[in-house]
Amino acid sequence: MLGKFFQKPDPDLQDRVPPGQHLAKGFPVLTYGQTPDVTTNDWQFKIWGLATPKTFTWDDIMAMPQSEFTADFHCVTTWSKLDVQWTGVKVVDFMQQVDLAPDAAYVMEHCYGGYTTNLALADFLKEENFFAHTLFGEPLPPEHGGPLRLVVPHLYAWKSAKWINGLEFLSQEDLGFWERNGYHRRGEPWSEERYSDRFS
Ligand SMILES: Nc1nc2c(c(=O)[nH]1)N[C@H]1C(S)=C(S)[C@@H](COP(=O)(O)O)O[C@H]1N2
Ligand SMILES: [Mo]
Repeated sequence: MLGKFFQKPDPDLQDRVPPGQHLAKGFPVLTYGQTPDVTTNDWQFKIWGLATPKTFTWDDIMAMPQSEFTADFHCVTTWSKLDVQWTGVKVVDFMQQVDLAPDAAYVMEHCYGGYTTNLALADFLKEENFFAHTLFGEPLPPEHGGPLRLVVPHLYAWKSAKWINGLEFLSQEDLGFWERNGYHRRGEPWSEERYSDRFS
């Protein structure tokens, strides 16, 4: 059964697979609930909390500098996918247009469909993080978060919010959907930050 869904990594890829993870075949879809129906026409992305409130349209995102990214993807349910190719906007480029308050230290990602997930500002502002609208050269499929998702390669993929539509900046840490339901507040895969110690 295992062999049908996972492949054993070859030795030079092994050092890119975090402990307890296996390479997935294909690109599995992991969604809690339904895939929301989101079109780019009425799409909006809002900034609120400890930042000057702002609303971006799809055209605003497309007018930002566009970059290509290759990143490994690690789901806490133990599958990983290496070398996923994306196109989109770097978080650091996007944030050029956001005016943060000095006491902003955390961010909550909000999504169409109601999913949330939290990050420390330092984890959010990493150079390698990006908003993706293209996957392997094709428009990001709805089930993988199209039209736009966040990708945070250095943390487990539940932090990579699909259908993202807002950022709420906070001075204190708040917990998102999975973090309230037992997942770790940070989720770093190399140290296997899978579950919250609040539940053990
Ligand atoms: N909005 C939203 N984003 C989400 C999820 C979700 O259920 N809803 N699942 C997360 C989890 S647990 C994982 S592993 C990845 C899966 O991304 P994929 O379906 O593109 O593989 O999306 C994350 N982002
Ligand atoms: Mo996941």
